[in-house]
Amino acid sequence: KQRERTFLMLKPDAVQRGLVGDIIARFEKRGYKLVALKFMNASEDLLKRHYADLSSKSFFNGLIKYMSSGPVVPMVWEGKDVVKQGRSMLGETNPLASLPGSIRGDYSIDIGRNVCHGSDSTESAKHEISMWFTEKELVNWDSHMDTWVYE
Ligand code: DAT
Ligand code: MG
Repeated sequence: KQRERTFLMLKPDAVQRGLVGDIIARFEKRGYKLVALKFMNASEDLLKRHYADLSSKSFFNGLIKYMSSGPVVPMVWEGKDVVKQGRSMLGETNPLASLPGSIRGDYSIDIGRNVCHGSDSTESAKHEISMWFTEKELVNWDSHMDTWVYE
C-alpha cells in the first residue's frame, strides 16, 4: 500500500478562474488517491501559520491578502512519491520559469497568482495536513484503481 501523502491547495485565483476541476483531474488521472478535500474561506490566522516561514518576506502581507481574498480548496492526496511528483506537476514557484504541461506553466503568469500550493517535503506535508485537516477528516478508503496503477 502506498502511504505517502501531500497537501495541495487550490488558491483563490484557481477557484475564481474555474480551474478547480481541471487541476483535481490531473491528480486523479495520474493515479493518485484523494484522501481529503474541503471548500472554505481560510482565516488570516490559519494562512499566517501556513506561510509562517515566509513572515519576514516583503511579499508576505500581499500573499496573505491574496490567499484570504476568496475561497480555497485544501486537499490531501496519497500515492507513491506524491510529494515530489506533486511539486513537479505544479511547476516552479515562478510561473514564467514553469514548463508548459505543468499546472503553473499552463495556467498562470505572475508569481503572486500561481493557482496552486503543494508541500515541498514529506515533513512539511505532515505539518500542513495537520494544520488544515483533523484526523477524522482524512478518509480511509480502498481505491479499486490501485491494482491498475501499481504493479
Ligand atoms: P511555493 O509555493 O512554490 O512552495 P514558496 O513556498 O517559496 O513557493 O512561496 C509561497 C508562495 O509565496 C508562492 O507560491 C508565491 C509567493 N511568493 C514566493 N516568492 C515570492 C516573491 N518573490 N514575490 C511574490 N510572491 C512570492
Ligand atoms: Mg512552499
